Amino acid sequence: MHRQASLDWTIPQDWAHFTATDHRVWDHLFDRQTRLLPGRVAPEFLAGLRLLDLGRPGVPDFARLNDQLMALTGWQVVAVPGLVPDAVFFDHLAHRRFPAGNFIRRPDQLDYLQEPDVFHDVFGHVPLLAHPAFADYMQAYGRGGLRAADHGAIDRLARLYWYTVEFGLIRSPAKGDGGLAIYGAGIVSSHGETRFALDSSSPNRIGWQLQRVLQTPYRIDAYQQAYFVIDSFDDLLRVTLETDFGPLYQRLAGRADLPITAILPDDRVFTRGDQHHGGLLPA
Ligand code: HBI
Ligand code: FE
Repeated sequence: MHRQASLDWTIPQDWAHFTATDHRVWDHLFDRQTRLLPGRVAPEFLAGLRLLDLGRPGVPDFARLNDQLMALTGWQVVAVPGLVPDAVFFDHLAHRRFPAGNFIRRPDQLDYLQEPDVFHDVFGHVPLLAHPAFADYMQAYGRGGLRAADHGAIDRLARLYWYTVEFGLIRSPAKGDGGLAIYGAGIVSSHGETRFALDSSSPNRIGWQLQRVLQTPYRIDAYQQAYFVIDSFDDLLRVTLETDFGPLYQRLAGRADLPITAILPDDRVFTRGDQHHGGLLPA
């Protein structure tokens, strides 16, 4: 594969290179997730799917998708061969460009894949980029990443991305106090974790606090054992913009990480008690 096609690692999407099998894989994954998500995912995600017309069959054509996304929030999706270096990734986000892997998993890899493919990147990440507060949060993260590099704190900041953008939960007023919904792309694009994150009695679900999350490591090879719950996308954006990360990194530098499964005295713990969701609601 031609890896570094240009300095920013972008390559043409060349939509025509996707095969009939590729499009069938997209359609299969899309149908499976959109049947499962209503009642489980944040309503802003479903609104994004609709606003961006992602229900059309086949791998989305970025030229068309970008016209709509640009008009809504000024974001663009750019194609990359796979994982790109941290600094390149942050620079794209800081300029409101989301890098999406320009390939799709094989039919025998529907449930698990190590590198982010176009299904994870576009189905998982792009719908919320149509939401103004979340769109601004992603850009703020990119800018923060560029600054974190100067503090040697990329690994710490990456935990914020992991526990929000990839595996975040959000309070769901529609389901009453204590009701939760998923929004993280790693959950939303995974059939198994969509159920696990809300239904399993095994993981902790803890109220999101920025400093708490920066002290919590994560595993990339299993369903999460800790999820963090935001109140709203506005709240996530506000706290992130108001925080001066430099002093925070300095304060945390000498401290040991928390065990992933820790529950601290100050944690707000959400219990499974009053989760209601209608997984069979029509999309
Ligand atoms: N590259 N294509 C791609 N997608 C990612 O999600 C990604 C990446 N490079 C680095 C990265 N993520 C993360 O490790 C950063 O958040 C630190
Ligand atoms: Fe991702």
